[in-house]
Amino acid sequence: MLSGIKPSGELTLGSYLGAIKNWAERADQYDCYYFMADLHAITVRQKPADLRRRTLEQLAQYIACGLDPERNTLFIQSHVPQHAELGWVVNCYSMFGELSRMTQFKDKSAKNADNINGGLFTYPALMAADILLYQPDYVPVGEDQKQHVELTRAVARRFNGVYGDVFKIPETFVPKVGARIMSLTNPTAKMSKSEDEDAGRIALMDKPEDIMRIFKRAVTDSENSVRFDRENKPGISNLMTIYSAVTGKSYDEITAEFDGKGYGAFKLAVGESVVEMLRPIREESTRLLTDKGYLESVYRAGAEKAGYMANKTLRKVYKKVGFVPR
Ligand code: ATP
Ligand code: LTN
Repeated sequence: MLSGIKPSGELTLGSYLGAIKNWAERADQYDCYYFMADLHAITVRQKPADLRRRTLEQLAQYIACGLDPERNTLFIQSHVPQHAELGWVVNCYSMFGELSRMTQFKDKSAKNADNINGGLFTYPALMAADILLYQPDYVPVGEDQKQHVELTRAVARRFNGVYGDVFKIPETFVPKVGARIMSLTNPTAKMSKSEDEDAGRIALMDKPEDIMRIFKRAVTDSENSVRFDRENKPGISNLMTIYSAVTGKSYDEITAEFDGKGYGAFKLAVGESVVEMLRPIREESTRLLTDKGYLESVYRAGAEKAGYMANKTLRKVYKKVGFVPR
């Protein structure tokens, strides 16, 4: 299994329920590679000091979310140069038309109209390289990244069609509940770590009182009945998704639990469930961040192991396309 997240903001409840929770739950079954996608982060302008700090915070949070570095390879994308190298090759097998159709590119171009750079456009080619280097069976991501994994599959098939079986064709692994957590203030938009205004987003490191305040203010509707209807009741449906993903209860069970109780009680219960889920993660991340030496030993060992795997695939690719071996 392989996945990554760009350190472009604080990890949110969306990143956790859509992706990281799935990673941590499967560490026993798979050989797992997870990284901080710093190369991807600079497709949008970043303050250098913030990027550096967030990359390390993200590593601490991965570990605190249950990714034991002894059983998962955790690394920083820019420490493994094969990502950029294969990224170039994949670029040459990705079509202008297919890159133009990517929803994330269209969204980010609209939101960063003064910086529609080449990297933003070819972002999915680098992401495909990230994935294909490790020959994974599964790529655990949220709903919004499915399109990029589809593109990865298409490019890998195209490449294999020309050169033989070089790449394994990976499958997307999206959670049944929680693949798309919406903003709490604007429940028709995705909760996002870099774009959502503060009031709609829960960060993994938020304090309990802040989490409760945000949930109490979550946008709902005027019907006062807790039932799932994404179209007509996006706010309540989003809260139900969060509650279901955190507690494992089905939508029917949640409707029954809050029958006649009103939205106030429901919001409180969702908030409290999230507070309790995040508490150990926040405490452990805070502790880990005081031990920079340990974090450094983790990302160094991770880069070494990842580099070994990545290099094997890259050499094969270079040979196939006809580069003279060094
Ligand atoms: P940015 O705002 O910088 O674009 P983001 O908040 O959209 O970032 P990503 O780094 O793009 O987050 O995503 C990290 C992982 O978490 C991806 O696998 C993504 O699919 C998943 N994810 C992000 N936001 C959500 C969400 N709201 N619901 C479910 N999954 C999510
Ligand atoms: N594009 C992803 C981050 C990402 C990724 C990857 C995810 C970069 N490389 C490889 C899975 C596999 C995002 O925006 N969340």
